[in-house]
Amino acid sequence: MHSILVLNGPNLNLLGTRQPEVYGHTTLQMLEDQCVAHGKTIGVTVETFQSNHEGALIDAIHAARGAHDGIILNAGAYSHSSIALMDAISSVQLPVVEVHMSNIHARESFRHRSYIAPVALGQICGFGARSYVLALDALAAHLREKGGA
Ligand code: DHK
Repeated sequence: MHSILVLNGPNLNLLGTRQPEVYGHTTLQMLEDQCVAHGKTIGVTVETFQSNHEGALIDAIHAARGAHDGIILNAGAYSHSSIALMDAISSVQLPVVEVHMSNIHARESFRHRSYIAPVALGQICGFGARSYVLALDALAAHLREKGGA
């Protein structure tokens, strides 16, 4: 069975109370539970991790090598600034699907640029908590097509 790490970055621990008009009312715990439950329905193992710290996210990406088959990453605001996260993804050669709750392309111009996108398999944004479910479906299908496990 394939294993997928769902990795959330800064401020996403505040989901549910943080700008609900932008990010909705789903808490991080609910979101993570939804990812684990959806993983069961599509036959993949899902593990979750959240950190507000860039280095901890980089460590989690490094540790995913050999432990997981792919990563779903919402790097929060680091998506728009972190060359270090981009390099971490390039270094581990695991398929990464970039997700965002909000449609970053419909928001401020500084959110239009993602350093994750060029090294990601693809990007899903704008569907709230459903972005993660869609990303799980896409990554699981990719892993199945690629073969292995
Ligand atoms: C979450 C954040 O924290 C922002 O910094 C991004 C993203 C958008 C989201 O929509 O999930 O710009």
